[in-house]
Amino acid sequence: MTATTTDGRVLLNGVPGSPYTRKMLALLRYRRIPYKLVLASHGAAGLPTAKVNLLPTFYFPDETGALVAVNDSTPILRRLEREHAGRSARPSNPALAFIDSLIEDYGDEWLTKAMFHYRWAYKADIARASAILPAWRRSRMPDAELKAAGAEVANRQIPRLRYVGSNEITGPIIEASYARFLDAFEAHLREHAFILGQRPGGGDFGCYGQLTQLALFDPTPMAVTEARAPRVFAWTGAVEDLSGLEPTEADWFDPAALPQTVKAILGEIGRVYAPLLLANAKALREGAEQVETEIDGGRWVQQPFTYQGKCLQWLREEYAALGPADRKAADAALAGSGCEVLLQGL
Ligand SMILES: N[C@@H](CCC(=O)N[C@@H](CS)C(=O)NCC(=O)O)C(=O)O
Repeated sequence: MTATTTDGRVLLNGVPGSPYTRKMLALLRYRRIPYKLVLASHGAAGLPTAKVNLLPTFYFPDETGALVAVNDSTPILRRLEREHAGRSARPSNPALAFIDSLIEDYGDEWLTKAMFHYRWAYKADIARASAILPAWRRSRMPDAELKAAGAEVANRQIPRLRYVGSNEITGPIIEASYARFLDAFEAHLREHAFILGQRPGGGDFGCYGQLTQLALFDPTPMAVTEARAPRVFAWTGAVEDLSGLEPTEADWFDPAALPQTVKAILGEIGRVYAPLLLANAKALREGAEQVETEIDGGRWVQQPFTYQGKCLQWLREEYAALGPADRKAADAALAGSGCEVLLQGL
């Protein structure tokens, strides 16, 4: 069974304000996979609902042809790789593919902290999100109702800041990390088109999804991005539609000779995301109520996150499946980045 419905298209439901929806739309366009987006606002009438109602939701036919709602962009990206040949968003070299997974995970799971933090911690950002987010889903209502819907969204999302670990202590850590990421990515884009070469990988799409909001929607991080990183700002606009790019195999970097600017990006991942993944895994193992650790010299407290426990496990499985030469190449790429701790003891 393939992921395409009877009309030959991949069917998904999402909204422009959802970073993971944008990640997958850009991926589908780049890969030239025919798709059909049901804007959440158009109602997903007749479509099944997923166990956890997250955006985007994909609808894949089962053996009988009945549509099943599926979430989670990372495994869906891999499934689309298996079912659609060509214009791959995954490096063919297994060591580089592993590095790509790590970057994708960082985009999805760490950069999203910056996205969520800026959107719901600053007045101007709360105001914009409250005014626009509900209008994407249900704009055909009187102004007063739309305004009330905006307040409702804010009231639901602001208390959720604690899930991403944004609070008074960690806010500055998240913001400093976003600024360093921008500087590192800007330096990289001075010479290269994408993170792992002249063609995009899952890591690009993961970071892109969050940047659609950070660079192009929420006013506070948008101003930061524009001031610090004009290339990143422009890149985000361009990655939306890479359907005209003609990638070749030679466009991937050699994992044994990664540019220093990639190492700098990996260094940022090792500085903030690696310690979080380890501390989260420990908290889950011990059944602790809180993840408590130090990130970038500051105290980090957040609720344990089962999903990120799985992310670490997937990364470890991919690493463990590497042959000896690829493992050596991956180790060399990560040497000194701080990410090595994720793989110790494997
Ligand atoms: N790991 C998931 C994350 C998806 C996700 O968290 N989606 C957010 C919006 S971008 C969501 O639907 N949140 C629930 C809500 O806002 O009610 C993926 O990669 O698809």
